[in-house]
Amino acid sequence: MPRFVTVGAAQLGPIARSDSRKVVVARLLELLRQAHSMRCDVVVFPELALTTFFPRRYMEDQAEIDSFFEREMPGPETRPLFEEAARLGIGFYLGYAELTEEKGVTRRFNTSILVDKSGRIVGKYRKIHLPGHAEHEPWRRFQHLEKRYFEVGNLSWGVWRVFGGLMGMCICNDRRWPETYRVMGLQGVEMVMLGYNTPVHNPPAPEHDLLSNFHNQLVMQAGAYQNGTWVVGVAKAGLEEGCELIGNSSIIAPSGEVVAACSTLGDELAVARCDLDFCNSYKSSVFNFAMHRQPEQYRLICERKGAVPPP
Ligand code: ING
Repeated sequence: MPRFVTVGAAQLGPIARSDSRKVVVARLLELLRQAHSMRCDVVVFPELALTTFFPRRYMEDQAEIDSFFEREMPGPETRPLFEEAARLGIGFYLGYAELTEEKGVTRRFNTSILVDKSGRIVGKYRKIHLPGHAEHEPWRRFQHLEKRYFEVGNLSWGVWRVFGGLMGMCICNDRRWPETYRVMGLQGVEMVMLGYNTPVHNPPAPEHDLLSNFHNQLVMQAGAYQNGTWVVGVAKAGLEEGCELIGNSSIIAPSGEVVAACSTLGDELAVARCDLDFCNSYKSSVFNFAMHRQPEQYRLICERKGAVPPP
């Protein structure tokens, strides 16, 4: 019995700093309803999908910073999304800024959740690769203060059996690092969902700007092919608070081919009917890890070179 998952890449255009959660959730609901009309099983929203990408701004007032975080999920403003998704029988990936109290300590993460068709949160991930910097750097056209506002994620990269297959999550900069996909690949992942907010301009390396879309595609296509998994990458796109963000949201097959993509920089849904058994064409041949990988050799080389051995 083939295992098809119809997935919607729900790209968002810019979110203004002044946009309320209510206004943003209304946009998410519109994309969810479009996904329902396209018979989607699951929808992937971007990273930090409820607010503007606030790490681009240097802030000192903690109350102002915390205004971009969610203290509960779902909360009063996001519950309508969970309720409508459950009513329509659609699951979703949602990126948001998580503020939580653990053993009396306030902790802040760049987080994503995986919600099943009944509206239950079945998985959570907290972003591990936090790019940018921790202190104000006025020389930059805009800041990238994820290292200031978030802790490094402490949940590793999990894989969950839902929507008829093995689903994994990561967030934005994670997609640039091969170990992100490999840690999930070693768990048999069949679809990696991820959201991103990616400026066209990268202040430390402006010479890369022209290649921002190419690098975005490159890393996701490579991750998909080298681990025999589907990858769904979804942007917050467009000119957001004066910062140009790439679009390029894509649904990528285990072959590395892009099977569906957004073509605008606004709110747009791209849909593909994904055959999860297609993963086996790669997992059982070129990337049969048990047959072809030699982790012990990698370890010996790493130890000899003093490098950190791979997972
Ligand atoms: N954004 C960017 C990303 O990794 C970045 C940061 C841009 C890194 C360009 C390198 C080059 O897509 C986030 N939010 O991680």
